[in-house]
Amino acid sequence: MNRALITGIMGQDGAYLAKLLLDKGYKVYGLLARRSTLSNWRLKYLGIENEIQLIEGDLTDLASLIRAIKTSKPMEIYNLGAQSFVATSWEQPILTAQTTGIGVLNLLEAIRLTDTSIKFYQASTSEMFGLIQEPIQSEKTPFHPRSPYGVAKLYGHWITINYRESFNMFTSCGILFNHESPLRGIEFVTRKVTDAVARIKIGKQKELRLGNIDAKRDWGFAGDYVEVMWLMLQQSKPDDYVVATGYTTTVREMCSIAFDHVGLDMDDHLVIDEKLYRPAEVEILLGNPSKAKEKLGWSSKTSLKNLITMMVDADLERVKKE
Ligand code: NAP
Ligand code: G4F
Repeated sequence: MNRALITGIMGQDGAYLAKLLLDKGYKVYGLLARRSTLSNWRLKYLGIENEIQLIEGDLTDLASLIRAIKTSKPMEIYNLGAQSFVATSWEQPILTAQTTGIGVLNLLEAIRLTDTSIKFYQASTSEMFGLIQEPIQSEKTPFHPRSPYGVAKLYGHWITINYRESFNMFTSCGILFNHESPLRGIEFVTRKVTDAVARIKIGKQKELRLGNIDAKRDWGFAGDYVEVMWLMLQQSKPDDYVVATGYTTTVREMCSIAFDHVGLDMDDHLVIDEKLYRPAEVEILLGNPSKAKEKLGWSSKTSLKNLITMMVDADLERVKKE
């Protein structure tokens, strides 16, 4: 039986990936960072909370990672754990560096010290392109991160490549562009919008406060994107891939899809709040997923309209039950 260890299993991608691997017959282990309250709502939402073996550990604690590997004996490790919210990375830059950057090194060292035959997936990000150096970003586009998060991820990206080149380890990076779902954290802009639209529709909220709505993102569906993580570790050679839809849309337009879906006028509820602007912004992201299509046979299946309406519908259900 294939065995996989997922860090960040309680997050959006961790939950979808765990479901995908369970459906493929894997035994799935998840690294559980200690919190005062267990937040396994995503695993529950997917009906898999009892099918996963959780192992206590933290990306900042090398010994716990070694123990987790010795307990789970995985063939594949997916490193999805991170402080992943860009805005928070200016408030907690050191924690972000330790978790999102050095955490990757800790995990690679844990593999190096235990079993170098383990295949490793690193959750790299389009945020590394930051101040974009090319209008459409591919695996060859130079990086220019714009946040402490982006800088930490860039370290994680290069150290993963370095361990591949130095120790002949099977390590691959997925440079994923923004991906969303009903399981997205409420602090990210799509879910903030779809949750607010549901609350406004039901009469529980009046306004929605947003920052820079001119920013553009290449948004896909997380359920589609976890497939590519698995595909990357099934190849004969490790490599790095851009994962994107190839379309970019403003926050404003994404927001109007959500309001339109429930028959509300966005202009009656949207308030621009300059406090939500970031110290340095990533104005636009647009990925070229050709390599993933050609080499992995993968392409994004869900349009932004279908994604946002799916999220609004899920939030309407949730808000009604509250
Ligand atoms: P997410 O929902 O924020 O999940 C991240 C997970 O990491 C959470 O379960 C979190 O646990 C865990 N974590 C935080 N600190 C940890 C630590 N010190 N040790 C172990 N686990 C820790 O993020 P996501 O959207 O699923 O994204 C998955 C990964 O892909 C992240 O690395 C993210 O940076 C990257 N990424 C995401 C996107 C995107 O658009 N979603 C795009 C590119 C790359 P708690 O919740 O308990 O803190
Ligand atoms: O939804 P966001 O917070 O996502 P962001 O910053 O693009 O980061 C996400 O995608 C990255 C991949 O590119 C991941 F690596 C990262 O972990 C995360 O998943 O913000 C999207 C855009 C930004 O330009 C932001 O300034 O929306 C703009 N925005 C405008 N008003 C807002 C808001 N973002 C948030 N979160 N909240 C607002 O009120």
